[in-house]
Amino acid sequence: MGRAFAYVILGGGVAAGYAALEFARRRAGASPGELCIISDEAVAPYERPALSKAYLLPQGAARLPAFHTCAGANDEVLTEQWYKDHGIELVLATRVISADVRRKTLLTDSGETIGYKTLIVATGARASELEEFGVRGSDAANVCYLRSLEDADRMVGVMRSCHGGNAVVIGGGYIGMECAAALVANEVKVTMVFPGKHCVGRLFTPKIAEFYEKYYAAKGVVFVKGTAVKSLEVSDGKVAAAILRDGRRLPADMVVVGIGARANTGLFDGQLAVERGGIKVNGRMQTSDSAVYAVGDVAAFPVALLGGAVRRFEHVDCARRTARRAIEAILEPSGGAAEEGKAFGYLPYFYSRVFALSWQFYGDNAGEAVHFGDFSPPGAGGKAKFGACWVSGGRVAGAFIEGGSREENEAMASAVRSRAAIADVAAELGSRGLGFADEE
Ligand code: FAD
Ligand code: NAD
Ligand code: ISD
Repeated sequence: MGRAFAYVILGGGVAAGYAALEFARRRAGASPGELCIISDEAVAPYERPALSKAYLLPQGAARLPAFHTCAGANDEVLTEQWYKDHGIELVLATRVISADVRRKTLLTDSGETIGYKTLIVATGARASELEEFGVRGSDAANVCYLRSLEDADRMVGVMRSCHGGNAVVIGGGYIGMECAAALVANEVKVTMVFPGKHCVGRLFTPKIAEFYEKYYAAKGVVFVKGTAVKSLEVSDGKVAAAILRDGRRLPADMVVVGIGARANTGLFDGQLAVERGGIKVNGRMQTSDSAVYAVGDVAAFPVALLGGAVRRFEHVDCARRTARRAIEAILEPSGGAAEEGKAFGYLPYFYSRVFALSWQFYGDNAGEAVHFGDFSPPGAGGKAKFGACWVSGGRVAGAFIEGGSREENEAMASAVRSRAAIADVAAELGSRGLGFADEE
């Protein structure tokens, strides 16, 4: 047996950083042997969203330490020194290869067994690979995935070597849209390929998607929808073209793959209950083993706003809040918010920023979507402002807003939180000059 800690955070991403901050705040730091973070990444936790945005800028790109957690919540930036100063051990560049929940031990790839009294699983998710869809070529020198800092560095190198060339972006979700915008900014021509009818199919309505697709098209992005890549033509270790199911051949100097993510649950197969592709937890983020908690992308938890329905979110706000929730539940077991089994009072919140655009979404995109605002392309220097409310039983279940001011975003969040009547939201939007759009 190697070292043993009272608390171990397994994974060194967004949730780990926010859990460490919450722990340090509640305990004024940790004593030796109390808390460690084990991460297979070589650096302290950082704000992963920066990788597809500021990290890829052609000029003035963000680099560490500027976006270590918890920069994204306007908190202090937790550098390696911060962990030292707070007595939290960082075990970096170390992969946990097996976990034994009964014995409360983790085995690392360096051969060390690390014991815990309480484990917080924060292993996040990994990018789905083309090979899972029967397409070979992920190992080609110019094929890029984007999940880690290492991936982002690789992508920057490949992108710089393709200036003026062609990129094929496979997938029309969050990664596809954010990377396409970054590629355009770096003067690489983009063709996006995905099987769906429109981009960001998990969230956008066809009308919302149409706005973004037109905006991207005006920047030169070509959309190839309703088909998928059948194979990659590889020569001398590099992809030269993507061959589509419909027979088309897209020449490529580089390929970016963003075809979804899978939660990293494998270490706990057969040991912890699972749901929705993640580790099932209660409202305290506690798994089916009372000494193990799970947070962030890997955790599926009951959401009070959704009547206690179990959901798993792959978004940064959720990682931040579930991490804090778990620490609160662990350190204050009888605390008000940490009632056993109770659903978590979390308001789902996602956002993205691409080009000069910026959207926010709150709640659940269930029910009938009613659109508001002006969906026409903004003129030069102008700002788009539009959105949608998802309505069920006359009440707002979810809201999306592009270009909202802080006050408008907060108004939408509060309408969803209180499940406001759509008539009241219509009046509120009307007072801000945002009328409902005519639905076809
Ligand atoms: P992660 O941040 O992925 O951290 C998991 C950590 O666990 C990693 O350090 C990983 O290496 C480590 N790990 C996994 N398995 C092991 C193991 N066996 N041993 C040791 N370590 C292990 N969300 C938004 O809401 N808005 C955005 O704009 C946005 N942009 C994004 C951009 C990119 C490029 C990506 C990839 C994601 C983005 N997200 C965004 C999603 C958001 O980053 C995630 O929801 C968030 O990072 C989840 O935090 P997490 O701690 O659960 O997982
Ligand atoms: P996603 O699920 O958002 O999108 C996957 C896309 O790939 C969809 O368009 C889907 O139709 C397409 N697809 C699926 N199979 C395909 C195939 N065989 N060929 C071509 N296209 C295929 O996932 P993502 O964009 O890869 O994002 C990965 C993770 O990163 C997710 O967890 C996401 O939430 C997170 N992320 C979030 C943000 C944000 O919230 N702003 C930004 C970047 C990444
Ligand atoms: O681009 C981003 C983003 O979305 C974050 O959460 O950077 C981070 C933080 O804002 C880092 O400062």
